[in-house]
Amino acid sequence: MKIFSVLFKQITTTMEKLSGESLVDYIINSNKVTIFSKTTCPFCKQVKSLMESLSEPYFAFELDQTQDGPALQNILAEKTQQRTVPNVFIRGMHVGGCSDVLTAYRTGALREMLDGTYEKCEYDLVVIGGGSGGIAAAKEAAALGRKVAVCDFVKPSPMGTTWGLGGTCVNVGCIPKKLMHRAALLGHDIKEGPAFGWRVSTDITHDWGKLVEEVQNYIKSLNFNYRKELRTNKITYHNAYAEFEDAHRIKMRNIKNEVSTLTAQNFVIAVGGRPHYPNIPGVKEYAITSDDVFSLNYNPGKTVIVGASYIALECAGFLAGFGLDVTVLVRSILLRGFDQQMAEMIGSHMESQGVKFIRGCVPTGIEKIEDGAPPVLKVHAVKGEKQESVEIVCNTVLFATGRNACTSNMGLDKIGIALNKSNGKILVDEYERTSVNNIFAIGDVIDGKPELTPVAIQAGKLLSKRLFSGEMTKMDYTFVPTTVFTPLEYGCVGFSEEHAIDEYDKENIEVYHTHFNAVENALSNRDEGKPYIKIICLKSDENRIIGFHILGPNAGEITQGFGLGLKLGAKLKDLHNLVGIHPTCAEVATTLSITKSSGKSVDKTSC
Ligand code: FAD
Ligand code: NA7
Repeated sequence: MKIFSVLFKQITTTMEKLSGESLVDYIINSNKVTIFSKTTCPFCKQVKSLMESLSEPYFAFELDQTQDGPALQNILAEKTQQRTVPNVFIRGMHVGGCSDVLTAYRTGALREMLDGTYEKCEYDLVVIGGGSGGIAAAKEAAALGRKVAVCDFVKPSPMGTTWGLGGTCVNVGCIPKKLMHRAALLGHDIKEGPAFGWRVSTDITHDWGKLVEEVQNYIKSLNFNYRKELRTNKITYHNAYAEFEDAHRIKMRNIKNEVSTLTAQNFVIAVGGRPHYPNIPGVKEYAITSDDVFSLNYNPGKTVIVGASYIALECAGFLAGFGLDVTVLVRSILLRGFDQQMAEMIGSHMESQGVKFIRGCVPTGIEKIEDGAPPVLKVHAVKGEKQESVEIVCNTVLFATGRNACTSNMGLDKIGIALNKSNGKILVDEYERTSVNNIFAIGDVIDGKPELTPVAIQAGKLLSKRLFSGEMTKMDYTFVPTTVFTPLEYGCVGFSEEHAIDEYDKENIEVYHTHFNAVENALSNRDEGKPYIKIICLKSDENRIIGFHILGPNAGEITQGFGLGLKLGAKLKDLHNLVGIHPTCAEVATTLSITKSSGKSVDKTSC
């Protein structure tokens, strides 16, 4: 105890001359173990007890015993991204809070830190997952001068499909999906050529093989560009599967089963998700998912799609657009989570385009009737309350029954990363920090946030900025615009009508709406469905717009701009003050005057 008090005296004498960041740095660097603490904090006591049980002297700086405490706590928050106490440093290295210290103790890393044998981390940041979010985080960190590595590995789908760097969006998501959507729309447009004076052969056919070849070539060019970008930014790339050994070390296994390790001060987990396969006979043997469809080396032929969310409906839309016979098995509702009036309008339009929907229907098994490319399959299903038996003979069964976060088999339990037990997603705080202090998570793998590429990218960029530049902007997950690329596109931002009523009560909501005509379809006989727009306003806040929904051509392009309006708190009067662009579909938003509650007709017969 005598030694401690001499030490303490020396430190406090110097400390008196220092303040702010230099004081914090001095404390951290002049003690083997520093605990920034508060005398009343039970977690601080736990860490102190652990150090005492290990006979390790420590220096506890009690932030609630000095008037500079709050200011020092702010400095610590900026330095470590951690505001809470205890905030523990060993040999100048930030360890984290109580749970981090306990995890390090459990894995043996704490002993190595105390003994000085803990190897200095090779990287400032290692990103696990080279998809939308991971690559964005890595590039931002590298641009801020940090030493960064990315580790990405694609496990083959049960059908054996695999792909290159760039993650879901580039390889088996947004990009091939949008190209196939475009291909389907183009087919419709070509057929409309004669109405616009084009002499077009009446014998128009679609070549699936050619489309897949072109789409895959484009994807390969994107894979190549990603690799090049990592190289240019001096980011080390490992094509290997990562698993945590401890909070600062991962084990990587490559395709040849070779194992190596990496250490990092910080990790970002951006491993995304993969399609969910219900546990029914024949699914993994005979069915495909969105992981396979964009590279399928034969025309899928007559297709049954299981699931009714956006991936299911988008795939149904483009396959039907190529002239294929498509049936969707809908367990309950269309587009769960989206506005249900809009969802039903999409369903009706797709039905008018030839897509069949079987409602209240779930598959019970798949069997193969005949080999081939495509094969002949039989789907067994049950329908309705009476569980009526349904059998469909088809060539392809595509499951779009949700996606599972890739959180198993990567050592997360070993290092104590907390998951939502019901869906396996990672729990993070408002700074995307997991329950382990130096480990962050972004993108599809985190719990309760929109699963969209721009969300993952934005979160990744902001996270690296917070970690390495001192800029503290947090990711704002509100009013995220999105679009469902069904044959008639559906763009939305903000609340659905049901959700708005739940949140604010029916009396407080006013819905303005109308059908409209797209002038580009005026000369053709094509049944364009009924483009429709509605905005949801909050009466108690001067009709602030809290929901924007549009079903029509190019809905994605339209919704992006209106998303900014909602984010900035636009009100109905602002829309009315906005001058439209004529002749467009978007201009209809500036003239909305009919409320749903009035019950007036919103059918339009001319522009
Ligand atoms: P991902 O892009 O999934 O990347 C994760 C990467 O980590 C993958 O390469 C994975 O193989 C790898 N990985 C996993 N585990 C490990 C491990 N242990 N070690 C190393 N690597 C690992 N979003 C939109 O915004 N617009 C759209 O139009 C759209 N359409 C979509 C269509 C489909 C069919 C699908 C499936 C998704 C679509 N999305 C769309 C969603 C979008 O693709 C995702 O939100 C986005 O890709 C998520 O990015 P991420 O960085 O979280 O993960
Ligand atoms: P979602 O949005 O999770 O939807 C899954 C759909 O599949 C939904 O319609 C479900 O019906 C249906 N489903 C789920 N399990 C079954 C079984 N066993 N049988 C029949 N139907 C089933 O999944 P997506 O694949 O479209 O997209 C996943 C995410 O990836 C999405 O959030 C995107 O942002 C990215 P339900 O409505 O539950 O009755």
